[in-house]
Amino acid sequence: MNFKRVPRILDSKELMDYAFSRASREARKVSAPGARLQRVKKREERRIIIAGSSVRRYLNRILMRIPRIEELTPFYKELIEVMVGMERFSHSLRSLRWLVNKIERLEGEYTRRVRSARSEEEVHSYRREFYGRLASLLRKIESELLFLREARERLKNLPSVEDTFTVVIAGAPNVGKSSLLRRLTGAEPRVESYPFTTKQLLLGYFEHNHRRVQVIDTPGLLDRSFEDMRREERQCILALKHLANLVIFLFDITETCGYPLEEQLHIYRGIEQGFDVDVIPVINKGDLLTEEMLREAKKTEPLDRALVCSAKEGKGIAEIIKKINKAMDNK
Ligand SMILES: Nc1nc2c(ncn2[C@@H]2O[C@H](COP(=O)(O)OP(=O)(O)OP(=O)(O)O)[C@@H](O)[C@H]2O)c(=O)[nH]1
Ligand SMILES: [Mg+2]
Repeated sequence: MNFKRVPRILDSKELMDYAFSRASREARKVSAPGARLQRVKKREERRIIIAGSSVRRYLNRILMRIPRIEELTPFYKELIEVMVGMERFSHSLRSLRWLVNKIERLEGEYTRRVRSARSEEEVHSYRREFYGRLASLLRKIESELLFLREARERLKNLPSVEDTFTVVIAGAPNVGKSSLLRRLTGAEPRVESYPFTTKQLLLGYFEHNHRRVQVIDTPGLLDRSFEDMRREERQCILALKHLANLVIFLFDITETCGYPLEEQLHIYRGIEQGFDVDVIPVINKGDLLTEEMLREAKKTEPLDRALVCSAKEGKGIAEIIKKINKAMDNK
């Protein structure tokens, strides 16, 4: 899924200039033997074909490089829906396809007319008429071209995520999400920017039974309640639910993260409602906990069934991995 491969989208004026100047250049090279009328016909026929096919080739290149909507994963579909509108997007692509066919038919029609013309004047007037119709068709899809230009700009920086079993780590700021990601996946996480926010996704990977597990840390994304977010932002963030096969929600019951447990529980409930997958509660910073603190915390749902770990010391990580693997085997 990559919009960076889509060429810069020309507007109708730029596209016309490109096509007509190529056509003139190429037509000058035509040298046909025989009568003057035959030469003029050959040259004008060439201009029609080059002008038309330049536009068609260019539009086809766009169509070929734009990721196919049917092949997009639900995650990307949802992001595109929020960012540019899927219906509008498909409509533009349909218009481009329609135009390619229309131009091809016109090329055929006008080259036939040129060939059967009786005078030079007639030849020239057919070629001019073809140019006029081509230009007016291009003007007709101007708004589609401008829309696609804008869409390409917006979509070319979508995060690149894999279509594989995915674990999303959520939790309030500072609870140890990134530390846990590193513990689970080893290497430094890859960083991807996330639409509509200045926020980023951190991605790491490990393998289980030769299948890749993708772990995503979502700093600053899932650490507020959904009510506080703008609509687009909320929808974009919820696009993550199409990606997640499992959510690990990290708690810091020492509250050294700076967020009271009550608030963390509130965020937890929002995530549990927003996502349709299992949310596994995990208490981090186990190294700072006393028996007493843990006993007290475990009186509250969902902490009563939470795993306990220390991302700092690497303790309890194996149990989390076991849970992830089990969820993956059941899928
Ligand atoms: N004592 C202790 N400190 C931890 C543990 N895990 C993380 N920390 C510390 O908590 C702080 C925040 O850790 P991060 O992993 O950056 O937390 P985060 O949730 O990714 O934070 P944001 O990205 O800001 O939301 C750091 O100072 C870590 O060293 C732990 O298990 N025990
Ligand atoms: Mg972090």
